[in-house]
Amino acid sequence: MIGVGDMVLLEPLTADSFLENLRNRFDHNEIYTYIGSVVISLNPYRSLPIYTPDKVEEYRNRNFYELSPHIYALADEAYRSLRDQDKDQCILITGESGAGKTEASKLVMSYVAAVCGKGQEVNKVKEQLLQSNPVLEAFGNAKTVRNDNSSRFGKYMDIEFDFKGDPLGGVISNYLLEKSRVVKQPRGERNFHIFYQLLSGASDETLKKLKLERDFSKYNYLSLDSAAVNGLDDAANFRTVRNAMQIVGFMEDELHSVLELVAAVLKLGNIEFKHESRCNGIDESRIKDKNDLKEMCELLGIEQSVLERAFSYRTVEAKLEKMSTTLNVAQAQTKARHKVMGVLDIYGFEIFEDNSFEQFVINYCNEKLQQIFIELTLREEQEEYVREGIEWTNIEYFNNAIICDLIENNQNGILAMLDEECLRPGTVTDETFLDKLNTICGEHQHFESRLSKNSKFLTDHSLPHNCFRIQHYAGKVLYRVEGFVDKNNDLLYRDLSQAMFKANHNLMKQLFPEGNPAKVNLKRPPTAGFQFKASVGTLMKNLQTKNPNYIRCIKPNDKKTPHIFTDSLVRHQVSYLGLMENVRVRRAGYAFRQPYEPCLERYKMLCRRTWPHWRGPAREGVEVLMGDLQVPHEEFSYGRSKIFIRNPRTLFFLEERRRQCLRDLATLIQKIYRGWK
Ligand code: AOV
Ligand code: MG
Repeated sequence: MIGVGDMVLLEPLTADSFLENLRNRFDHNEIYTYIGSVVISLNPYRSLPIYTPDKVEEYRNRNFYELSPHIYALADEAYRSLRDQDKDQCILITGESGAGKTEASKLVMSYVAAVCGKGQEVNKVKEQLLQSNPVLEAFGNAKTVRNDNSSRFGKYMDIEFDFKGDPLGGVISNYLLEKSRVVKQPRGERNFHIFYQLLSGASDETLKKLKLERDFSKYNYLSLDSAAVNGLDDAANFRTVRNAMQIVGFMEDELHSVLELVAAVLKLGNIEFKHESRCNGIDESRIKDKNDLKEMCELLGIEQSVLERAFSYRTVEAKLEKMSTTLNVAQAQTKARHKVMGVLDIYGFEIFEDNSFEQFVINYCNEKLQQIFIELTLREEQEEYVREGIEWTNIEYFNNAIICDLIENNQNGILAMLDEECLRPGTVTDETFLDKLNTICGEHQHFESRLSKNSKFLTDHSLPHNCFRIQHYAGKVLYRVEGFVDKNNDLLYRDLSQAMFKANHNLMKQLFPEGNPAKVNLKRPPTAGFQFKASVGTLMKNLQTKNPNYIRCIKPNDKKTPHIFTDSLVRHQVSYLGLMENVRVRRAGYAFRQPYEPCLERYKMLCRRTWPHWRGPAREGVEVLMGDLQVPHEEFSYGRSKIFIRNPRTLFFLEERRRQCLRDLATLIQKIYRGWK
């Protein structure tokens, strides 16, 4: 074993020794390290030979601490406790942009797929679950400055299993796609992968049908300077995505419809407008060159005049809906209760040069996830000791609840204020929103205001124009308010959705149900911020009903390069992720705990007095057992309902004794059997 595999056993424990241990292991290709049952994962930025079928076999059905740390051990533990103990699981993957969350989520899924049930039907479900990844990534991932394959949407996937632990299907929820990227990308970044994949990988014939040219530079929406990405084969990926779409269940004509929409978006981007003043003094926009419009209309089966009218009277923004996909519905409809494993892979915390509404939402989502980690790992753990009557000294940690509150508080949170501004009659601009923020959250608050300043809302005189700054758990971020009001309103003018609904194109129609004139809804749709807050809230509640498994991803350098471990970067992440506190809580406490009954059941064979039946209370049985096995007193404590074991080694010892006992038993049975023959 290189260094210390579980930080709980690190001696002495300091920020330096923690870092040194990570670095030492990273230098020897050991990218995984534990803190108890939490897995720290360092992004190696190169493919390591540690995900082979042999490795899967190695980790299969083994106890968490038996082998060297691996993400497979966590996946195995989660799957087995789902299958054998009927406990719904969730896998929570956190870390900043580029730290390896999406890769980790795929590794967990592929491990579970490899070890769970077999058979034709089951294999089909597994394939569908796995192949949903390339499809979603094509449409929802893009190259950013931080990550060449950055998730621009949050994803939560519930994988459902039957009572035997065979997969039945999955439900995927997507959270707020960064749709502004379709129209505009920051310098050095790309649009969503699918555009480049289609132009590079489709056959000449397909492109012709879609009225497209292969050349990226023909399209305004595809930035020129960064079209090719090192190590990304867009053409090959197009074939992968096509194939994946077929496996997931798209029929050939549906697939083509999707590509038609992609092509239409590219055409849309090329339509340019010019202003024309009319005699009544009203400015009107007119389309400059109508060829792209014509082709777009042909692709979508829309009458050109209809679309032209819709375009000319309003401005346009492309709209993509939040969607939820159910795979394999037929099977998922069985009556029995399903066991569920949820895998959460969101967009990581990000700080760009220019941060807008999207980053605000992404970072808020990361705050919520950090909050759930604190709630469940740090706070819960401490509270459990108190509940169980076990001696405990409090450990200080930074609780980011104050930042969540700054953003989501119903009365004076930033999102609430943004909504208030968006709904207020009169002239509303990004600036009026900022003024309001500064008045309520900042120092310039009214004297009579009852609200106190939130220390995480930073105001000082160095703030650039039109910006506000938040001290997030992972660092300070400067947000520019430009676009906040529009993006939050997220309004699509009705004449435009009605034009789209008139399209002789099924898929397009489905995307704009609100364009159906028979279903005109005059009610204002909820704002983007409101919807996001609500769906994140529901997600957090859902996660709290499941048994959490944590993967904490760390980015070793910001060059997207292997073999480089930048101390200052890693140190910063270790600090804001609260990993040291995590170890301290774990150490001050106990690595394992188990209610008395199952503990006695599992180990009673190790002691004559408890085997085969113990007649008294389970707790007394466990006491007899521990005494007989001569486990040192300082190694465990008796709580009200559980035994707490301080050190993983004690558990190893018990497990090893149990295995030995089972082996002896098997040999004995064999002997008896042979004797009979
Ligand atoms: P992210 O999901 O955390 O960022 P990814 O999972 O996309 O980050 O990882 C970024 C890149 O790092 C991948 O494309 C791989 O090249 C590499 N990588 C990550 N994990 C591994 C691994 N275990 N083995 C080999 N290479 C790896 V973001 O989605 O941006 O927050 O929004
Ligand atoms: Mg990702």
